[in-house]
Parts: sequence; C-alpha cells; structure tokens
Amino acid sequence: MLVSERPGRIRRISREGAVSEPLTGVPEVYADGQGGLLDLALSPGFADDQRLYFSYAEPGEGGTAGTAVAYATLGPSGLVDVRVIYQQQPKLQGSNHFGSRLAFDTQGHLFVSQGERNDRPTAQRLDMLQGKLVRIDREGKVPPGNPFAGQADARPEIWSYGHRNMQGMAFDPRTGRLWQSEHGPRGGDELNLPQPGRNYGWPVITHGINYSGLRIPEAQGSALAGMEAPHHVWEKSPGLSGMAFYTGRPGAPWNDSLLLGSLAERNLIRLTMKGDEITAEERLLDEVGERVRDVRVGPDGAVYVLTDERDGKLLRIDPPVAP
Ligand SMILES: [Ca+2]
Repeated sequence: MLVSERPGRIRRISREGAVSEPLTGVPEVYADGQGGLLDLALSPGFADDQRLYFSYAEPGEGGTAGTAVAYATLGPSGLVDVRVIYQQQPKLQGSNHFGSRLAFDTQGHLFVSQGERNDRPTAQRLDMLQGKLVRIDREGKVPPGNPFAGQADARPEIWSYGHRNMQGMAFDPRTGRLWQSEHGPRGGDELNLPQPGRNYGWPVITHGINYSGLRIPEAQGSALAGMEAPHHVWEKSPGLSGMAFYTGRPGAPWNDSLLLGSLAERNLIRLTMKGDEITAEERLLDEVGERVRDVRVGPDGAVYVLTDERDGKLLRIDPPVAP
C-alpha cells in the first residue's frame, strides 16, 4: 500500500504492516494548516506506466498556496520524472480548504476535488478554480465535453461548481456515477452526485451556519432555483473525509454500502444503500476514537482506514461474512 502523509511524505506499507522510509522525489508541498500532501491515485494504466498521481497544496509567491496535481513514475525507492499537470489559479492566502481527492473514470479522465480556500465567494466564480470539481485528462489537458470550455471568463477545467471543501470522492462501481462529499460550515455536510455544469450552491444555499453561530452572510436558505440540493445532508457535521463503495459481494452483510470517514465524530460511517438511496446509517469504530481521514476497500475485500493523528494509523477491518 502507498500512504501519503501531510508534511509531504509517501511511504509503502506491506501486507504485514511494515512501514518503509519515505520515498524520495516528492516535491515541496505547502504543509501548513490543512495544506500538505493530499491524495494519491494510481494511473489507470499503472501496470504499463507505473505512474502515480498525487494532489497537494502547492506553495506560491508571497505565502500563497493552491491545490495542485502531479504525476511521477514510481521507482523502487521513490518518484522520478515528476510532472505537475494541474495548478489551481489564482493561488490565495490562507491554509484552509484545499480538498482534495483524485478519481479516474473508465475513460481515463481525472476528476480533482478541491476546496474554496475558505474564501466563500470564489465557489461561485467561474473564472477561479477554488470550490470547483475539475475534469482533466491524464496529461492535465482539458478533454472534449467539459461544460464551460470555450465560454469567456470561465475556466475550461471546471466540471461543477459551488462546492465548499470536497474531502471525499469515489465512483460507484454499480452505476459508474461519481459521488463526492463536502464539509458544510457548522452543520450541512453533503453528499452530491456532481453533474456537468451544475451549481452545488455554496455559499448561497447551505444547511449550515458559521462556526460563530451566525448565519452565512451570502446564504439565502437551503434551496434555490438553479442550484442543486444535496443528495444527502447531515444537519450536524460528521466532518466527512474519504469515501469508498463496498459492492459486488452479493449476500455479504455490507454489500451495497458506502463507507465514509468522519473527522469530527472520530468514526467510520457505513451507509446502507438501495440503488442511490440511503436506507440506513451506522458507526463502525466507536471503540477506536480517532479522526478518520480516508477509507479504501482492498482487492482482498478488507476495509483499510487511515487515522489523522500525530501518530496516525492504518487500520484493517474484516467485514462480516454471510451467516
Ligand atoms: Ca451544496
């Protein structure tokens, strides 16, 4: 397994749990606040190209930073031939809300989820890349069919907009549809199925309020014509992090589940699903009590969970088997 650590380290962890030294060749990241090395994704052609994609907070001039994506060839001891293929523009001050997750679709398009850098109005501006889900190809170019390509004053990378801080993203293997999660402010964490060109509302519609207890200044309520309501919303924020679908195992008790990390509740959430509908919700790691940053299902059918602590852990959960 490859695991990223926020200060800018990537390590290998063996099936037996042996942790390697940091890999060489990781570029400098902006490791402050919520910034740092973020998601990892293997190239869809990894068996042939040994290419590893990663997202990170990239330092800019004058203390600014922005979410970026690079790829490199994964060698025996580290990364070689690092190439930066995406840079959020413009870079902004502040160390919050970088996102980010990476997800490839079956055509090899790369979706990059990002935050709005805790600068709310950016999420509604199509000439800025904050608060946007973007779609690029494997080399970082804009693929045909992006909804704002060719539109003046709009960034052609944008797939959907009006997002706050997208910390989870995964394709549902049953339907091929992309799901993403994002943090509300105080309340209003969301699940969305982002469609091209649609506006997901932040900060104009939200179920949350400011951390101060006051309303969000731009908010006009929780629904408005022309803006997409969340597919599912939590009135009290779990602080959603990474997500993974658990599917394709008919008869298994957890089949047709969506697993979600929770930072604020220090737990792993399992949603039972019927199609796209969420029919039940449970918490799986009450006894662990650590902030959960990410969750993945391994090829062995086990569930792997990363905790977000000074001494973070990789946990392995064996799902229950059919009686
Ligand atoms: Ca929303």
